[in-house]
Amino acid sequence: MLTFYSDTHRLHHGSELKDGVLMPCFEMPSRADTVLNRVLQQQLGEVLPPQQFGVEHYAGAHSLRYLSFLQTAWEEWRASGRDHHALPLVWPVRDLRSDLEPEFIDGKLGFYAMDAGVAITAGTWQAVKTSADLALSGMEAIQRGGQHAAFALCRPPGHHAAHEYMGGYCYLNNAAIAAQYARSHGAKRVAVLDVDYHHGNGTQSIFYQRDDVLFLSLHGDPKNSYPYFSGHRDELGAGNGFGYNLNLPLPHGTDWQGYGAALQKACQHIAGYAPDVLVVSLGVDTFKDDPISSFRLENDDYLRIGQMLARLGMPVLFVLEGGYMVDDIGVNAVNVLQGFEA
Ligand code: Q9C
Ligand code: ZN
Repeated sequence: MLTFYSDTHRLHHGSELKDGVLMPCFEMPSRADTVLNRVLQQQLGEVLPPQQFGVEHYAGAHSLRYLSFLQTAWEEWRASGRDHHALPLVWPVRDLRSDLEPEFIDGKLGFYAMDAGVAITAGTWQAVKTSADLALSGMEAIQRGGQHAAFALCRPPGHHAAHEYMGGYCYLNNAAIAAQYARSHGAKRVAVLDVDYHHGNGTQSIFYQRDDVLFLSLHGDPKNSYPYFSGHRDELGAGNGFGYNLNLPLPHGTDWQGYGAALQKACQHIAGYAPDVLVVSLGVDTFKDDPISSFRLENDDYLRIGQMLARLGMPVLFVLEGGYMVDDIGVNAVNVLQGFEA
């Protein structure tokens, strides 16, 4: 299987508030290094750099004003006299005005964010742009290069980012951008299966009203897991998209028994939809030792995930999302890919 990777991810490394204290983000550069090392060690296949895509390729998933905000946020923050990285800290909730974009950067940060887990640093735009280009390159290799599968080793991740906001370490929604690219280049139907521990609220939101992109997600129940405000079972899609969104929230402590059954259900649903291509938002924060999650999958369970996806018999683009037990994310992510290829 081809892997798409770039060192550019290193330009992005920020801090987050952990239990009220500013700490280095769990979403850190060593994550991608661990996964790349495992790809090389296991000889998964060639590792290729991304092609460069223009911002217009992100516009199927994001608004133009959000894309310009991301490109200029760091400069605006610097111009206002700060030099540590920027974090959003005020949000237009409920009856506050969300119809007017503020002019000052502190207001814009909150306007375009769902939480404070999205530091903006000097290299953030370059890193997030390259991450999206990796997903686009992977989809291009499948659609024009005739590859049966590809792995986009994305960092930062993307699935919490929606049409007009960032959140949960995510800025551009790499999986959604790749799914939209597939639709614009011949695919009639695309499915996105999100197996990250956290609900893929951004991807769900982007495709919620559409029947040409089916979204399915297995995740920690939002009653007690981030992102808390999205991912319930009754979110079924709207308008033309009604019936094309499937959430399978699972309780704390879910192990392979519960997880495998839910994945089986998702796979049946995907088979019924018969997409031309499947995008897998591959988070491995479902691991038993993940520091911010609470499922109990073991290393070998990731082989089983890959095997079940292979049985669908359709081309798959794997897009890396979360996974924070750095010592194990290489083994776990590559186990899915090797299970798929076995
Ligand atoms: N103690 C992804 O996996 N912080 N994002 C939760 C829980 C946000 C995770 C804190 C977690 C976002 C891509
Ligand atoms: Zn996650």
